[in-house]
Amino acid sequence: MAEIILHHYSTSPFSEKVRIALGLKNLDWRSVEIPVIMPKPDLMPLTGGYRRTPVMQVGADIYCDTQIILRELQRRFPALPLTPAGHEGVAEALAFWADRMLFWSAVGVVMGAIGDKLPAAFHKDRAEFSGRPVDPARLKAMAPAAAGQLHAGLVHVESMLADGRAFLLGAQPSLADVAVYNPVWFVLKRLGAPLPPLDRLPKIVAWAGRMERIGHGRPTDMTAAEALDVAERAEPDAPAGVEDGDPSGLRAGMRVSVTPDDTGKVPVTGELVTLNAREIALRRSDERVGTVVVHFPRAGFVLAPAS
Ligand SMILES: N[C@@H](CCC(=O)N[C@@H](CS)C(=O)NCC(=O)O)C(=O)O
Repeated sequence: MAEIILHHYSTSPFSEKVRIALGLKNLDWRSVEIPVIMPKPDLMPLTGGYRRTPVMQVGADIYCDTQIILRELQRRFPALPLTPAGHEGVAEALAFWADRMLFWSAVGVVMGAIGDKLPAAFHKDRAEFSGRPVDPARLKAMAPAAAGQLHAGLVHVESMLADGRAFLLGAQPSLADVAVYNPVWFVLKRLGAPLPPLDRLPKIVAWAGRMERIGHGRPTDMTAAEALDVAERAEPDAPAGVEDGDPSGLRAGMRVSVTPDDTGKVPVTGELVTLNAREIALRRSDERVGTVVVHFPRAGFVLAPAS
């Protein structure tokens, strides 16, 4: 099988979610460091415009968004399952809640504390990314409210750990753990000591220590140019196809666009090759890498016919 290549940067919390999953599965993988802000000229030939971090590449198959990245890791490496049997729905639902709710409260806490120390180019980029102005003074004023929201979410997690279990769904770590760890890690790493609201959540702080000890598996560095060469030499895997009776009415071979519905709303266009409740995949061509298939989760993405 082709190597797992993760396009990421060290301070990215969504990347940490994937790095810990790679650690849980004890995998070898290749690490390509990408820029923290746009432009990302070596990523665009692979994704066709998707700019968010991280992106996973396996040969000429490109996986955008941690939902689909973790599902694909699970499909390719079923040992040490990320979604324990009988708890798949709970794990997926907790993960989506962590990505969409907890994460943004954590961003409010971190940006309130250190936003005024970050360069103007970062603020400008993240304003474009989020579609909202990024004003350090306003972020500082909003920080206590963000800490309150993060606490309101994390008390549910603290109470899950109250019976002494090691991880959120039991004795083994799962998708729910790596997803909730993303915002907790972000706050702990960026602020150092457990500051509000983590000072009131001792079980979560102890659990975060257990998560950190899982590690990242075995990464080795790869240059962006090498990763592009890998894609150029590879053929994409045979796609799963478009499920009969999909309510969109879209069919395999149609030209479509896929756009995140929350941040980094850059459409990616191509020929529809896979569509079901969990996945959308497009085939597209680029002069640097040739034909690639770009995979997205269905949840959180807008799929539309393209002209
Ligand atoms: N839903 C996405 C969210 C990814 C995300 O927001 N990542 C942040 C970094 S942690 C990002 O893309 N920031 C802007 C950038 O890196 O260009 C996922 O699960 O992968």
